[in-house]
Amino acid sequence: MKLYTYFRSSAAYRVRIALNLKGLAPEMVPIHLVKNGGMQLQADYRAINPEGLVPALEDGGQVLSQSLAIIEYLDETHPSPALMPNNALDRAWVRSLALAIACDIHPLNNLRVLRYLTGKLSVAEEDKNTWYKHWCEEGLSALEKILSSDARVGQFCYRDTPSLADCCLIPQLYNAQRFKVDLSNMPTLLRIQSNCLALPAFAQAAPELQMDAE
Ligand SMILES: N[C@@H](CCC(=O)N[C@@H](CS)C(=O)NCC(=O)O)C(=O)O
Repeated sequence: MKLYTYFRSSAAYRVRIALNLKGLAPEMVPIHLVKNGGMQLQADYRAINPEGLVPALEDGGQVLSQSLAIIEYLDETHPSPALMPNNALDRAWVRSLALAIACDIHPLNNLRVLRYLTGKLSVAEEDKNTWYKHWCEEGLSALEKILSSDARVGQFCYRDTPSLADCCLIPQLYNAQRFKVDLSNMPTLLRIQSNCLALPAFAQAAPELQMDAE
């Protein structure tokens, strides 16, 4: 198994957490998203993932893209510990939390989007940061509302074991803190973050501990 990854990619960070929770240690192949215009855009990587995005997971001669699809694949092929609830309603709820991050927050703040704003659209650096904070705060505040009022929340997003939702939440909070988004009014998210980071699977997936960290 091979994971194409970049230390600061939050989508790759999600998969690194899931791999660690499953006790899997694939070969890590760093794809630098910035150097030389970005390795993800070069022909040899596009032959692996035509989307030009990390992560990609190679397993059994097949390549999978999209972090959530990869995590669900890992969960089906390595069922223990389970990253999804065992009933359909709660599975849908956990997916909704993960998708709120992966579809509604992260894409608006992805590298290529921010670059397009400052490049093609000549948006000033300060306005770009306002854009970043706006979408990040709006999305995370909604999650705080959801998680602070649902009885299924325990030490983690879903009860007392990590799930797909935590795999998505922790990288998004890491990113938000890196860009100085104010999370002080999001105590539920911060409590879950602290519980997750106390687990080696989450701690060891952190960007600064990766082989390609700068
Ligand atoms: N929906 C995709 C998102 C993947 C993605 O956007 N990856 C980012 C890093 S977090 C990337 O490769 N960006 C390169 C670029 O923007 O050029 C997933 O969940 O895997």
